[in-house]
Amino acid sequence: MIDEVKDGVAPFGKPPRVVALSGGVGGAKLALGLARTLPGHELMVVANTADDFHHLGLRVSPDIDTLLYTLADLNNPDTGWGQRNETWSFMDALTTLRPDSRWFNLGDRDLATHLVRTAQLEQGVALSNVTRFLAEAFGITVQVVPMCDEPVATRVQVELDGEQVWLPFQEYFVKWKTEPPVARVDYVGAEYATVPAPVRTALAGEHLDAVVICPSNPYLSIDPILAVSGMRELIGNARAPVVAVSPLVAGRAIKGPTAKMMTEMGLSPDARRIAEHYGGIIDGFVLDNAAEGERRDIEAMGIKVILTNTIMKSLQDRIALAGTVLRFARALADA
Ligand code: FO1
Repeated sequence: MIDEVKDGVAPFGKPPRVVALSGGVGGAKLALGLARTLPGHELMVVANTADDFHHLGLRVSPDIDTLLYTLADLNNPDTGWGQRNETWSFMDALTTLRPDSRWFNLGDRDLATHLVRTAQLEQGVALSNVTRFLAEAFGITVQVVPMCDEPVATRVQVELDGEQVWLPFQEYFVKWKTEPPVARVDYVGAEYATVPAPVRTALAGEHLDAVVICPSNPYLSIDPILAVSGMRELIGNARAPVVAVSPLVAGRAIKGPTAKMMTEMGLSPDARRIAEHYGGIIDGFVLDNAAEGERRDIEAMGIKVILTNTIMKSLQDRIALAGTVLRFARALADA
């Protein structure tokens, strides 16, 4: 039985039992559930970094920060990014100097994270080591690792004024509020990126129990991680079962543009399509109870399916879903 571990503190260094791939808010919610279910060092969360961008000379890593803040219980539950109890003196002062930079808000507390990360990167520290420094500074025992140390940037091909244009991710997501219809997504630089050593070691680990694909946007959060050269092979060769949690509930995303962009890309926004999208690398798929009707089609793809509540409103929901996912992985391993 996987006991709920309250503030599991354990020495770093031992390879994790569970490796989770995460991006955005949905991923961070399940990562928190997993972190409350396992001793910290037994969980590694691989974060999408293709949302990263330079803003006012600062390196902003949104999906890493959403994970760090969520795991440290500092996250802003309303926005899904940045810290709670935030103040905005910096933005007030900035807007006087640079009114054009109002579109991307950096809170005073959040600003400290970006400044420290930028300073360390400029000193030549690799992103995975900066992230480890920040995790330890926030008292996080979970191993939070970026998908790679090299720059990879998601860009989205959208239709704007009748033209097909490529938008950098943050412009699509924040400036255009994900309104323009999406035709394609790609991840510039992924083929030159390499899997960080701790992730390679973890996925090759002897006692790996599960690889978990969190309920993040497959196209904007998970695919960039899978696009890092060698990542798919490492996951495919891992001894542990790979379990994905559907980010859709009854054809809708809980938060974010998953269903909308699937429709725009000509894909029906249902769990079947997502299972197909992950087909080949997943052994198990966790569906929301509302998707009962899709179960048979997904099992016909050779993927095992379980149904549960995947809507994570409370901490208990996060912990319950994490426990269900890990028990499902164990059942797949014993099968
Ligand atoms: N998203 C917004 O919609 N508006 C913002 O002003 C904004 C600021 C921001 C600052 C730091 C950070 O880490 C994330 C921020 N985000 C903001 C979210 C960001 O667009 C992320 O890429 C999303 O969370 C998707 O992963």
